[in-house]
Amino acid sequence: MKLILQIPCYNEEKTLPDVIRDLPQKLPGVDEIEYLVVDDGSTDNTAEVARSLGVHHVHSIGTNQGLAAAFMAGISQCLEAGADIIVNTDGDNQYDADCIGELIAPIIEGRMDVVIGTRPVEQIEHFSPLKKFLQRLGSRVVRWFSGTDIPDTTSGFRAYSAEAAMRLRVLNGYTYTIETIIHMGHMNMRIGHVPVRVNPKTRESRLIPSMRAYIWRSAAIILRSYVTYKPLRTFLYCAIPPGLIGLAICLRFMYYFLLRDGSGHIQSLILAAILLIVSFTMVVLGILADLISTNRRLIEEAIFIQRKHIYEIRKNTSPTQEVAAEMETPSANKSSPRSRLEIRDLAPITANRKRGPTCYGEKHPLRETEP
Ligand SMILES: Nc1nc2c(ncn2[C@@H]2O[C@H](COP(=O)(O)OP(=O)(O)O)[C@@H](O)[C@H]2O)c(=O)[nH]1
Ligand SMILES: [Mg+2]
Repeated sequence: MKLILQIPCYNEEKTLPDVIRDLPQKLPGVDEIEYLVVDDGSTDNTAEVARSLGVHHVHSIGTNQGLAAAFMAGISQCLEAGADIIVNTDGDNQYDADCIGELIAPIIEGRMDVVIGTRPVEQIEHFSPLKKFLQRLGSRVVRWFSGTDIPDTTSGFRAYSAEAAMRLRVLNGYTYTIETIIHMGHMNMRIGHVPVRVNPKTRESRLIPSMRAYIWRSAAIILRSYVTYKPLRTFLYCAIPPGLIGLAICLRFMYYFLLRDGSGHIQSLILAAILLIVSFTMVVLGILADLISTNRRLIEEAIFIQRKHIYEIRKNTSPTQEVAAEMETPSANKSSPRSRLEIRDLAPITANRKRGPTCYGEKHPLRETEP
């Protein structure tokens, strides 16, 4: 059982030494533990500090692409390095690394696919009452939209089995926390949660520069994720109000037309017709969106099968065998820049984020091919 602890970092040179120092080197049920730092285009010496601390994998993205992209790049790298379990933690030393054992236990026992660490939000002193309230409210909304029972939906302290990690994908360019829960909830993954401890605050949150911006961005992510995963239901909900109002006005018109004087009320009839057309359009859009989402699911499944296939091949191939296989490759293939399909090729695309030319630029110790 190989565990990789991944830390997405943006300018974390000051706190990274403490994070790495606290990470476990041995855990029950785990044979191998490695660390992976994703340097998300830091302008400080995050990557150099990580290397000097002996981090096994340092993956530099090149330009700053945001937490969602950094997280997904890390997941792909962990899978390429053959992780059976991946734990994500923050580079600001927010989470107590002593809880990693409890976080991965349900996955080792095969009871869960994903485990999310629940912070003691109410007891965190540096969280303002407003932040605590929004935390409770936000988690409740995400639970409702995702159909899960996760108490702390914005916690970044999480453990994933390799298979769950292969199914992960994030479409927004901001943060992965909320969208992955909604996605995983709709995929009926087994998502557990365990209480975790947090360390004293080391710096202000960079992800939440202002409460208002955070609320807007989170609300947009929740709505967009819900439309993506439940399109028919969303459009049907939108079709109900105009449909009902239009029908009521229609019935009123029929009443006057058939049982009373039979003239007038043309304006209300026009309004009813408009409302019924809007409602009908919503239903049609819902059906179309549902058909498109069926395609998305098929594509997701195909990507998952490919990722799993590549993962298993790489897991069962030693680095020496890989080099031998490379040497046996016919020269025609060698002339192409990169002939072998890799897990990262199937990494889900993050919307609104362009991968810079240096993305995935760092050479992986197990990978001999160039991007
Ligand atoms: N804010 C921010 N954090 C990033 C980015 N890329 C990676 N990270 C990392 O994401 C993690 C979470 O960020 P943090 O500011 O601690 O957010 P918080 O825990 O939600 O308050 C940290 O380890 C950051 O270094 C980025 O572009 N912006
Ligand atoms: Mg943090």
